[in-house]
Amino acid sequence: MGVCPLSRMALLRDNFTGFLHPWARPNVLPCTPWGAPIIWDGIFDPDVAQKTATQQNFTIGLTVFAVGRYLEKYLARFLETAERHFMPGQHVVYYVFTERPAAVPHVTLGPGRRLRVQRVARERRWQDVSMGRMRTLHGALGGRLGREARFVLCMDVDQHFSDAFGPEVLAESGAQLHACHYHWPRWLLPFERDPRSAAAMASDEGDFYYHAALFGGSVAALRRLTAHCAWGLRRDRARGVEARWHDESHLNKFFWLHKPAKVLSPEFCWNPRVGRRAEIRHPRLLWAPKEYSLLRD
Ligand code: 2GW
Ligand code: MN
Repeated sequence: MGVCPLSRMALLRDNFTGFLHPWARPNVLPCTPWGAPIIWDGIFDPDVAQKTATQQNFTIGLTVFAVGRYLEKYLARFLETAERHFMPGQHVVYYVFTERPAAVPHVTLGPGRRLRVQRVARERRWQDVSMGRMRTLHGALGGRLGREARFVLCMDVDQHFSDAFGPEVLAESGAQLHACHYHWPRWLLPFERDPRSAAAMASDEGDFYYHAALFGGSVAALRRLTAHCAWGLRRDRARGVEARWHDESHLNKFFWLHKPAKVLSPEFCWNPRVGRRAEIRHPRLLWAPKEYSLLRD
């Protein structure tokens, strides 16, 4: 994938993407084969997106689930760092989904920022906690969240913001390149291969492997995404199969069928344990270390 003839058109149509210096990053792919920008630091001007968002004066939703031990372990730092770095100067509404609303930490919010807590049932298996998010999000997007937000970002809680994370990520639909897989050839990507699963992809399918720790878009686009994934998860359960990476497998199938309008470089959801990489200049959100023995027993 070298030149990208559609990129300029796509970029001109996208009010959130200030095309700064495509030549500033010669070693990264600045757009997808279908013409969607891939947001790498230094190629796009975040001030353009900031101005557009400020003019349009909309609310940006950020959803996060914190169930069981993940609440005490991750939620406070996620929210505190979001207050510092997530969409500064914009209207923001956080939606925290938990089975224990009273245990949600008090975080001082800046002007124009609100936090809403919604109770969810606690699933017994951790895979069901993760997969149940799609159905719950679908409901929330059809309710108050969908009415009050123009764009919504849906994130894992086991991460924290480390630098400015602004409206340059917004788009009709946006997907995150997975920090561990972005440089691999297609045949090595961990898509679901079992043809009985609704998430199954053939060996010649798949553009990129996307990370379910961060996806977003307009309310209407996310309604379609969550409906598709919740349907696939339900059908798999009825057939007695479970996709390799759970909801993430279904998300990858959705984005293969319905290409994202914007793709975020791994700088937007970086795993510090990958180590130093020349192309990763400016990580904005960092994964927390995994403590599987503590959390997955
Ligand atoms: C999940 C796994 C094992 C033990 C606990 C949990 C758990 C997850 C939990 O006890 N409570 C909870 O609120 N969660 C929520 O589900 C939380 O928001 C968390 O960030 C999210 C996904 O679980 P996580 O972060 O442990 O999974 P990862 O980081 O391995 O995530 C990728 O793969 C998942 C599917 O296996 C999801 O697709 C996720 O979006 C991916 O990032
Ligand atoms: Mn996670």
